Amino acid sequence: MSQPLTREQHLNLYYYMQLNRQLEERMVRLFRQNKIVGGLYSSLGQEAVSVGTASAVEKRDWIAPMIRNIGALLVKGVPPRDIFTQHMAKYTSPTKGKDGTSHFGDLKDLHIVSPISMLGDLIPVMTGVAMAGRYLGQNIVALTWIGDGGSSTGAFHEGLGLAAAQKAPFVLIVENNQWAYSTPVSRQVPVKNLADRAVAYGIQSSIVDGNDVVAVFNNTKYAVEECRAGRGPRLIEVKTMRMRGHAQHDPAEYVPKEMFDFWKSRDPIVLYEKFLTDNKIWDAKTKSELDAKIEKLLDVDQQFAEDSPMPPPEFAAEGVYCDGCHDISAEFKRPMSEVTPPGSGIDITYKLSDFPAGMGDAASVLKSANGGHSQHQKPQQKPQQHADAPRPVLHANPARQPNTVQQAKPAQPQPAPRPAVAPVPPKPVPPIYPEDEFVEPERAAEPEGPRVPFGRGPKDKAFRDTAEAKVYSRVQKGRNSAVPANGNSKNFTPKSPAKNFSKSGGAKSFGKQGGKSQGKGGR
Ligand SMILES: Cc1ncc(C[n+]2csc(CCOP(=O)(O)OP(=O)(O)O)c2C)c(N)n1
Repeated sequence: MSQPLTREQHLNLYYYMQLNRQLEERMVRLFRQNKIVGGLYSSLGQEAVSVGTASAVEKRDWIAPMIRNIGALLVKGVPPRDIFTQHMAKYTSPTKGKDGTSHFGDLKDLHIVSPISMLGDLIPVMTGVAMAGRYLGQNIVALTWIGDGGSSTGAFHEGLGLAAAQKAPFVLIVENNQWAYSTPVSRQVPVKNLADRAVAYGIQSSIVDGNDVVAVFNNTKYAVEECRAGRGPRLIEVKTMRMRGHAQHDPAEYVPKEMFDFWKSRDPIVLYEKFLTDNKIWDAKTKSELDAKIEKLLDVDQQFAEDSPMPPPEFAAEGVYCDGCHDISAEFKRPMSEVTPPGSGIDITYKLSDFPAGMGDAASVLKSANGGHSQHQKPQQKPQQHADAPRPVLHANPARQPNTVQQAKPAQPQPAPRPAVAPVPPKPVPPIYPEDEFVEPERAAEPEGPRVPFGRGPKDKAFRDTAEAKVYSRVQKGRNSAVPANGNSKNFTPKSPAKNFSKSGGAKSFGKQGGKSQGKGGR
């Protein structure tokens, strides 16, 4: 059961959500003044997710934010000035101006792993962080976020599978904000709830209203505690809405207006202000004090960023590779002797209980063979295992058990063979989308004749000398008036259909000359 939040915790949730929003609003203005160097992504409407989740981890825990988790950076202790300077690529930024968005972390103090742009890759990375923490005896939890779109990457599944198999103390927040760029969730995931995916990994999951910061906090807190107690990992799906386009360049015209209207009426900060007022946790004075504190901090930090210099040109070549600037050493919080031989030795003899799935009644077979005890219940009777000694092979099907085991089994009446049943065909699954929603794009006719292998062309001597090239040359002669009558296989126009590797025909030309040499004929 989660503890009720203190007044201070409640006010902190408001403070960081509002700081998150006001900071991003300022960055939108800076972007429009051309002062932001890289892309600018918005977490408008998702502040409760970043702030609620990050508030639930401790200082020792590790987070890895994504593009819409600036709120989490703030909660973890990153000052707004770092976020301003970073987006403005100033020399005073954490990356000294080498990055224009939020690719920075703090491995030393704040325990923040930098975002990785390849969606999903933070999941195996943070699983590794969680496992390393356990190995070192740090009792930490690792947490990261992934969007609905990112939850369809291979890295998501590989990483989560590893975390589950290793029981890593790892919390994954699946931030379902309804859109992955312009793709709605229903068009890329055939399940109603993204949390359902956890079942496939045998891990626990939950679904939370992502616009209710207290619910997000409580849910994450519980997941973090479960992980710390060794019962992780856990997946939390937070349902929310991306209230702007993918980034500043995207007006999000593909989002139905009613959808924006619906979620606007569920703005997480407005909802939380009402909650604080209704529950008498604050009054108008407290709110205006917090708002003034936020404004003052942002004024100072924005000014600092605007006044900061850009990096000197010669710095471009510095700091690209680590030249011994990092002192990398593991921080052991448990005796080294526990993780080094002989302390680290484990018994690698597998027991029946290690094979819970698919064993059928092999367990009871073995139990009766051992006089009513399963092998692992009678360790004193277990023979010493030698590397070269044959081990008993267990089969899920008792009929395939080795003779020794079978003979010990009391005779069982054999069940009568089942009458043959005609196989029932699976019911057809209704299409997720009505077929008429899809309009097949018009396709140009496939080019006849053999294709020129990618990367090879008429100028490639090795290709010219092949039989394929000769056939190709004949096909061209007979079909394409752009090929000179002399049939010289050197003469290919950019219109040559064989250069078009895309199925849809003439649109894409992969040839080196591309469209540039249109009309120039063979050169
Ligand atoms: C592996 C990979 N594929 C594609 C991209 C390009 N990309 C960047 S953001 C994005 C959309 C992500 O959508 P979602 O995961 O739902 O997160 P959201 O932007 O909604 O927060 C895509 C396709 C990428 N960065 N990495």
